[in-house]
Amino acid sequence: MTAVDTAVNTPLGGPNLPQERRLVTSIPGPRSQQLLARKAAAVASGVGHTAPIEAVAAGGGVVVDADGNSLIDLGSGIAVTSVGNAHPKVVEAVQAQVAQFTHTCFMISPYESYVAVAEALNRITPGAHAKKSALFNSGAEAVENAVKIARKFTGKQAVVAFDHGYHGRTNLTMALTAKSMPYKSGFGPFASEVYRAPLSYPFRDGLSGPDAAARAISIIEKQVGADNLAAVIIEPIQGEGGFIVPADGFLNAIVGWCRANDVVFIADEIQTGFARTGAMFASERFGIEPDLITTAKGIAGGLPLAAVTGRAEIMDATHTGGLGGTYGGNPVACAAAIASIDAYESEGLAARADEIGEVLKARLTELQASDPRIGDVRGLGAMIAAEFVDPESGAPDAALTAAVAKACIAEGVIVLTCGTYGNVIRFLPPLTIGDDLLNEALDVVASALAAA
Ligand code: PLZ
Repeated sequence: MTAVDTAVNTPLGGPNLPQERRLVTSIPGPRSQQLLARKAAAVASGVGHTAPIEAVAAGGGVVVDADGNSLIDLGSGIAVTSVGNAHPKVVEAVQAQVAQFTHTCFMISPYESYVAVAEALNRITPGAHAKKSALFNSGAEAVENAVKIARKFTGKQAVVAFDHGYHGRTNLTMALTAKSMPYKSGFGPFASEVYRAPLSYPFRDGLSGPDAAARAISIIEKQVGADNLAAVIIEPIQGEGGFIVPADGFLNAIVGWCRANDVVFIADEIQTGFARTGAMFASERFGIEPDLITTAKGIAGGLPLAAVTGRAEIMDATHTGGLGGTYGGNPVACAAAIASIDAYESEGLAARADEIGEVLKARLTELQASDPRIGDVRGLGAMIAAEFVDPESGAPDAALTAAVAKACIAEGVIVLTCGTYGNVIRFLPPLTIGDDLLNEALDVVASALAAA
C-alpha cells in the first residue's frame, strides 16, 4: 500500500454531491481505520479529531468518507464552510488565482485582491464610520493583532476578556481564553496584563443584561481600572464556551462603558461572523458597533484567512511596518474570500441562516418539552445549541452530551460539542444544507438522545 492508495472513484465535492445520509460501513470503515492508524503513528497525539473518518469530499450539507459513507455535516469544520464546502465560486476563484501566482508577500509587492478584501470588510462590518482592515492567517493571529493595535492606540496595556471566552491557542490568546483543559493546561506561563470579567449567562445567572454588565464593570473598575485598560474583548455569542447568548442590553452597556472610558471594544466575531447568526455579523443582532472586529473561519470558504477591521484612526495608530507576516492575506485565500463574500451576499445566506435556526430551534424545543435533560435551547440564526443537565440538580451533564454526540456520529451525523462544562451540543450546519437533510439529522439526534 502506498500513501496515495485512497478511495477509488473519489467523488468531486461541492453542491452536486448527492445530498443524502448514506452508511455503507460502520463508522469508522476499513479505509478510515487505516488512515487513523497512520495518523496515530505519524501525527502528534495532541492533535485530536471528532469524527473518526477519512474525508474525501464535501459539499452542500454532507461530508463523504473514503469508505463511501455520506455523513450529514452539522459542524461546517467549526463554522468555516458556511457558504458550503467546495462552493463553485470559491473553487473557480482559487483555481484561477493559483494558476496566476501563489504568493508575493503583500509586504513586498502588493496585489489587488488583498485590497479588495479589505474594502469588502470595511463595507460589510457594522457601522458607517471610516474603517480600515489588515489581513492575517488564523483567528488567533487576528486577535493578537487586535490587541497590539488597541495597545498602540491607547498607550495602555491591560486587556479584559470574559468567563467562557475562547480566543485561540497562541500564548496571548491562551491567556485570553477561559478554559484550562484542553486549551491551556500545562502550557503556561501565559501573557501578562490579561484580566477576566464575569459574563452574562442567562440560563445560569438569571441576571438581566444591565445587571450582568454592572457586575462586570464594577469588577473591571476595581481590579483593573480604566486608566490601565487598553481593550475589552468579547465574542458576541461565546462559541467554544457554550453558545452563550448574553441577556439583552449586556453588550450595549459594556460598549457604552468602553466609549466613556477610552477603552477599545473588540468584538471577536471569528465564530459568529459571516451570515452565521442571521446577520452578516452578530454585533448587528445586538445593535452594537465594535471599535475593532476580528474575523476568520467563514471569511474564505475554508482557506486560511483572518482579519482585523475597525475605526480608521485606531487601525492607523500603528507605525508602518508594525503589522504584517509572511503569508497574511495570501492571494489564494483572498480570491476565496472575495468569492465567499459574494456568495453570502448574492445567495441571501443570512436569511437562510435564520430559516435553518427556526428548524433547529423548533425541533430542539419540542424535544426539550418531553426531556428535562435538555436544560436550555439557545442561539441566533444557524448557531444553535442545546445544554444538557441533570434534571434534578441542573448540574451540567458532560457524560450524556458526549454519549449523544458519539452516537450521532456513528449514525452518520457530524455534531460538535462545546461549553466550559462540556455539556453543550452545538449546531453549525453549512448554510447550504437543505431542510430535508437537516430534519433527518435532527431525527438522528432525537433517537441518540432517547437511547442515551
Ligand atoms: N476566536 C471566537 O471560535 C476558533 C477552535 C478550535 P483559529 N474556534 C475554534 C480548536 O479547538 O482549536 C476561534 C474562535 C474565536 C478565535 C478563534 C481562534 O481561531 O483560526 O483557530 O486560530
